[in-house]
Amino acid sequence: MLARVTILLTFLAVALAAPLTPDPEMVASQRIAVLQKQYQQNTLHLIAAATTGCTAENIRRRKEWNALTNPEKKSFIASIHCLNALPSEIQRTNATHAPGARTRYDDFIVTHIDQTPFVHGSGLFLPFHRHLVHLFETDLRARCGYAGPLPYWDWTRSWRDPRRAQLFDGSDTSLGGNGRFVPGRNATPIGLPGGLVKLIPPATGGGCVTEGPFAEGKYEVRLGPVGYEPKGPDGGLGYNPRCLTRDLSPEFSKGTRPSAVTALVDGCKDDLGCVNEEMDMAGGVPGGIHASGHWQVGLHALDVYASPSDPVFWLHHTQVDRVWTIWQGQNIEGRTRQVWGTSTAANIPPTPNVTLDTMMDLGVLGPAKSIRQLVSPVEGEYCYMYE
Ligand SMILES: [Cu+2]
Repeated sequence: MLARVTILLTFLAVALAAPLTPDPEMVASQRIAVLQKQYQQNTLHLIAAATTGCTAENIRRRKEWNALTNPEKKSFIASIHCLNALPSEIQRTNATHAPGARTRYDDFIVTHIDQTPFVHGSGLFLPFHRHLVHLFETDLRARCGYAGPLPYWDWTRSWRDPRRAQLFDGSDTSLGGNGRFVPGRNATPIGLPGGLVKLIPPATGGGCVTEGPFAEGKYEVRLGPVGYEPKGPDGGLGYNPRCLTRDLSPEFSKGTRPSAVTALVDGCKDDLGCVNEEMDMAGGVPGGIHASGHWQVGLHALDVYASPSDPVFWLHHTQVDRVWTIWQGQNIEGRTRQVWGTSTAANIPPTPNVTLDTMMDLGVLGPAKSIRQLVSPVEGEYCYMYE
């Protein structure tokens, strides 16, 4: 009798406890919301006391893609097409350097290709990409009339399967769908900073994007590949017109699960080296939230050099900047003016440690900038926050 009661009680306890065991990723998502609130409060306090001209009234608020209205989404998409139709500055001033560049959008890709050996896996990674995104936003507004918020792709919301993200649903308010499924493909070996090679196995797509605003026939990629074989003509800077391809991967998207973000923001304390490590490495092997964002999209997005070919690059890197910004925002005083690392990828060839005065080149996109000018999202040229 006692045994039966014990069994019954045990059964009841398990049945009751099971649904109450919190899903660790749900817990991490809630934690991210708390960290974001904290960062927002700290930022608003900071600018309330500052005299930089950046105020709670005029600060630009960047939003998650799903928080944009449909007209804002369409306008954002239209302004990317607009940039991809405006003339190239490189073509006008230095055509032999990048004979494949045809448009202003290509100027961004060429600059990214040129700077890749210095701005990945290095102390320039975060500030360089922050500024690249800022210059892109500036162009969307100034040259193409975009007036909405700069969107980011919060990949923690679709980490179980990026095919379920609204961003990739193939509608006219998405960045297009997956690539057409191509069976029997081989893994793609991609070159990473520091001479590492990572094999990317085929996933759920592999061919041209067939639906949405960046489908075959509506959007053309001209530069690259640079980061894997076969390279495009002229080392990937030549004219190589083709469709946008994708290969959405529910394996690599695990690298952008919510707990990977809390591991960085909570786990790294005041250590910027740890932040950079969590971006591109997970437990000492290539991975991390930055790399996993690229790898779960696949193909064009895999190319460390020419990845801005896929417009999702901008939303991914805005999200990468958001994670850095939220980390900074937990202790603005202690974390904003930190530097880490050197100015070459994996320090190959070796370069001195960067300082706040280390400069980075932005090619035809704008004047060179020091790290100091790029570390605070609410000073100098910047006045933005994440919602
Ligand atoms: Cu990059």
